[in-house]
Amino acid sequence: MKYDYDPIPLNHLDAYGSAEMLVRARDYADVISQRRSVRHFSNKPIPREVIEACIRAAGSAPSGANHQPWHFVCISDPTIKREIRLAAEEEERAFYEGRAGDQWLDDLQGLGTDAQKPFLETAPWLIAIFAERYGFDDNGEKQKNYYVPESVGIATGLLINALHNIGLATLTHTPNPMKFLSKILGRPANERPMVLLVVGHPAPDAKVPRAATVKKPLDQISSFFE
Ligand code: IYR
Repeated sequence: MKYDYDPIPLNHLDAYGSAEMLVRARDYADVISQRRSVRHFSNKPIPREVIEACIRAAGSAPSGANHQPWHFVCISDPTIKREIRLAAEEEERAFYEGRAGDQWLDDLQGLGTDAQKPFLETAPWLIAIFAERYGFDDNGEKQKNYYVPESVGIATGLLINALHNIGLATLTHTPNPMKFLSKILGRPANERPMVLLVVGHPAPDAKVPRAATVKKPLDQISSFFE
């Protein structure tokens, strides 16, 4: 799609004073800091409309030239979930049995992961996120996309936020390689699978690895020039 420049008024949320800004910023940091990558899911269903609203949030992300180079395939069908689990576990077995190498396996030790991925069937929704390496214009001509991994990464971040905001748990799962997703889900050659997001309520007895809760302090992840 091509548009001429046609500026419209910014429809911005109310501005806050510094004091309220600080309270809200800290409150939000507390809320989002409670997010965990969860691997133990309840099978409790989640209505499709809820997932659709969260995808709408994700689709509002900024992207290179506003090309929105993403596609979200949402799966609750048990047969397809099973097919994905079997294909993912096959790749993961090869990974854990040698492909990863010692260093990578050592780096994963604190997470307690292995080749078994039962959550791919237990969780009510899987969202396979695809990046459009290139797109097509209205005439079917190949169209260049820009900053694709960055754009899809931001959209995925918004999606994780939207889901956390309504009390759902996610896992940013990246079986490696992920090409099997394109095949199972019938996605076209211009799309590359980026993430398989697992979505649901956490199991009542869900546990998370302590190692993953340790986050770098502010002075290690930021610097300021004032
Ligand atoms: N894909 C494997 C291994 C794995 C890799 C990374 I990098 C992680 O942060 C976590 C796991 C698996 O899901 O088990």
